[in-house]
Amino acid sequence: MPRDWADLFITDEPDGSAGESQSGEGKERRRGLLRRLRENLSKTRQALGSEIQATLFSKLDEHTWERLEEALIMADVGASTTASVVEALETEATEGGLTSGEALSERLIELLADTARNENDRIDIRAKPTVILVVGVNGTGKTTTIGKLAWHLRNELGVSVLLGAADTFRAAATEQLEGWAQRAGCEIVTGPEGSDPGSVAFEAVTQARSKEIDVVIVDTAGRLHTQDDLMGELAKVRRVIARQLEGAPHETLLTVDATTGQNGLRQAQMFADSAGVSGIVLTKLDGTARGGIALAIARELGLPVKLVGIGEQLEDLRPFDPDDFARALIAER
Ligand SMILES: Nc1nc2c(ncn2[C@@H]2O[C@H](COP(=O)(O)OP(=O)(O)O)[C@@H](O)[C@H]2O)c(=O)[nH]1
Ligand SMILES: [Mg+2]
Repeated sequence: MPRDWADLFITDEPDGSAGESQSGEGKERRRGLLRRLRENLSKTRQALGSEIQATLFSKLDEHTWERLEEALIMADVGASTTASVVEALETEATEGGLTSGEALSERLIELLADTARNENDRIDIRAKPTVILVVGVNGTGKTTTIGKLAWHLRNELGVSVLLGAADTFRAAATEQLEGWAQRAGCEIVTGPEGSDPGSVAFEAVTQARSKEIDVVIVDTAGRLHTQDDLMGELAKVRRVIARQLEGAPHETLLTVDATTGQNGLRQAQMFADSAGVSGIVLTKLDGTARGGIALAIARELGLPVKLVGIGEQLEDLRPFDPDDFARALIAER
């Protein structure tokens, strides 16, 4: 299924996305989006693509599989994912099913996409309001992601959005979110610097309920005096939200900076273990030659990647589709 904004979100609306993607306009739009994805992933494409060409499209011998493994590990696909994918490809090639470079490369795309698949990869926004909490280490892209997400919810789905500026640690964080609220054309609830993040979150959910707003997105701090303080604060924000609205937060997104590689993965593990994370947003994939991490992270963290950040523009946040992504990294065309 083509992965567009309408596919990412579960809504009350009848599912019209399949029809749209088959129309001429839908197809053209989808081609444009794929082109942009490929362009913004060019750093990884260049590094990985030339190695794929040099291995799969020339004579297959014992070095082929080693070189392919090295290339995938360099692109941060991860040692265990790489080993299982290359072994499967080698077996199929040796058994004679795959002969051309084209067929091998197509199969590699499929195998890589398979490792990144997760059935819980959608965001349910049927609850009124739906509360989305965004957590992650300072600088990983929480606030930017929230701005882009709010913009897409409004413009692609016509959903009303309210932002909660619960990163009260620095005044600049609130100002930054106010800028995004303006760009996205949505409301925002703020509190003074140093105020209780829980009360900002509470107020945001309260206002959303009384104004019948569809989606509340709550920004949080990524740095406090100690890690325990941070985790304690996030737990408190969750409790306060749950007290105001049963079942909330409905979604907790964790931002992970792709340029920090395996280190980012370790940070993510800490949040995943203690902050009730239900999905990953992998950011800054445009800034790294190691974009293969998007394919391994789902497997390593046991959590679905739901969104990817591929640049600083509003439209540079995309629902994550393993097939499109693997193809954008590897395929010639
Ligand atoms: N190139 C690029 N930069 C990004 C992306 N997402 C966020 N950034 C930048 O990363 C920096 C930190 O982002 P911010 O949202 O403030 O992170 P926060 O501290 O987690 O809220 C900002 O300069 C953003 O413009 C992305 O997908 N690509
Ligand atoms: Mg921020």
